[in-house]
Amino acid sequence: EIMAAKRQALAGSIRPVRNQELERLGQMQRQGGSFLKALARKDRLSVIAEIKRKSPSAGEIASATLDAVEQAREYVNAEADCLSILTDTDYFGGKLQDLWDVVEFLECHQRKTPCLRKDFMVHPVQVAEAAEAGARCILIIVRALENDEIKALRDAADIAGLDILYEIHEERELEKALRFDPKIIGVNNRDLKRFKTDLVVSEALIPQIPNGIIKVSESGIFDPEDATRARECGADAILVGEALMKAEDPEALMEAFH
Ligand code: IGP
Repeated sequence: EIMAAKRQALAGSIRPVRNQELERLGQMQRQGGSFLKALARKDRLSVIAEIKRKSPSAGEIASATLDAVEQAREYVNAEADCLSILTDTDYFGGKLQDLWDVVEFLECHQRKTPCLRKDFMVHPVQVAEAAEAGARCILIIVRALENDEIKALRDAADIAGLDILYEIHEERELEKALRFDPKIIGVNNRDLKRFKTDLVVSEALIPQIPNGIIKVSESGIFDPEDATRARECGADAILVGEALMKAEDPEALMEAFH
């Protein structure tokens, strides 16, 4: 239903996106490093730290007025490998401006930490927005989209030079994702119908992802033991929101995750 609402909300701003525009956005000189490379390091479990003010499952996580740049500063100081910035307003209390602000902050401080635009992507115009704001990766929620929609998003991201995190939750979604020659697959531990998280989902699906694809375990990772479970089933990276947002000492928690 979130997806249906998103399509509705987006309807007014949908416009054709030319390849030329995507190419130009992709060529803009950005200091941010490669998202894929930041996840692919072999010496430790990579952490994608998410800026998230609220969610349908957790309710309020941080104040609605939380400064995204302050949160990004904490995450970068704590050595996050990548940032995930929720730009959905209605359900997650984020905005596209957060992404612009965080990228500007990173560039001012010569930090290369690459950013994911976390949102319900349905149309290439959102890919253009992500590229323009300086994101290095977009999210594709495999179950929520038709094949031709995924293809349009993928082609746009390819032209703009953005990586793609293909998110799955079930085995048949893995099969669907594999048709798009993914480089990064994220297994969402959260059952989007019942909102419950269970690392068993990663333990079942991550070993089925072919070698050579970067594997991310997403959601419901709260303590170092959870991170260890993710690593042991083959994850290269974890995506953590709530636990890091609420941590009194994010630096210590991040280090324990690594
Ligand atoms: C982070 P958590 O449980 O650490 O806060 O979860 C992230 O995985 C979650 O926010 C998420 C998400 C999504 C949000 C995963 N997939 C898709 C919005 C849309």
